[in-house]
Amino acid sequence: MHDVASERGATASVAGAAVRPRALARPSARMHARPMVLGVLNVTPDSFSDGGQYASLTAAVDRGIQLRRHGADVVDVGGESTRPGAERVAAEEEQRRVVPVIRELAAQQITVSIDTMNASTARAAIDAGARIVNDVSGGLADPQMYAVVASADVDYIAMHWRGHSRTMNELASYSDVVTEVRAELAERLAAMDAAGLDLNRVILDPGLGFAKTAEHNWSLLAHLDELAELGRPLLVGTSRKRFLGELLPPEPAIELRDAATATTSVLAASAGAWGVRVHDVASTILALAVWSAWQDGRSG
Ligand code: PMM
Repeated sequence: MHDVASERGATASVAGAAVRPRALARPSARMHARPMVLGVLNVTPDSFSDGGQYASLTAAVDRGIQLRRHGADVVDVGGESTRPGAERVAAEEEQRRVVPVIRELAAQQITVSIDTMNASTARAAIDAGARIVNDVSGGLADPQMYAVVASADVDYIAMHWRGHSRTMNELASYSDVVTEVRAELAERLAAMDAAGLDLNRVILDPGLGFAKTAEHNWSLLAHLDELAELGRPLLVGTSRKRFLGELLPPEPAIELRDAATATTSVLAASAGAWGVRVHDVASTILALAVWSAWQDGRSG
């Protein structure tokens, strides 16, 4: 059974500099293992930074192949925008957007994750060849999600989430964001366990920007070690998000956002993250190659 969650130091604690995640099964395995790179493919008319670009099947499949060519380990296909304020999309429409794309990419031996909160979409995506379910709601949006995941041969990314995009900014209230996010993710793990999921195949994600202000995001990034104590690998999704844009000059070029994102990919690697989810795979892969060579004192 393929177990993506175990490929990069699933049980490695990120606390302390001495930690060395287990090597990836890849040609560079002798080198410091870099995190998995999930390339974002939003097949939506209205996503946060790339909405509308890949709305046709051909454009979406070409982009997925390009992400793979740039070095993505996984192409993360989504058909519903989760930007703040976004309205829900019917599951049928979501499936109409993503299923043909997933089928084509899977046929080309590309590892696909489905970015969805809907159990029926997860099911349809798995049938089309997706090997990972990436659920930004961590199972809270659809009571059927855990049953679908438990019955399938897939890994499951469970993100911290408090509510749908329309209301999530009102839910960004914490007395101690790290402690509360950790406790809420622990609750999710307990619910997954009760629902019969294989917790060895679960990856957790702090959910940057989802019911979180910039300050909350930075606090979480500074304390990833506390989230890693939950014993599961961590995925970090900063790509092109507004809190990075706030560090840049007004209306920054997309390249500057990608440079900021690549920097966070390196910092996530140093903190022991299992994976990063990014739009511009090429700049993150380059940054991680530099990180890896720096760690090992050699380039190959
Ligand atoms: N962010 C977005 C969408 N899906 N999935 C995970 N696991 N983590 C994230 O941080 C995440 C996600 C929103 O970003 P986009 O609209 O630019 O894709």
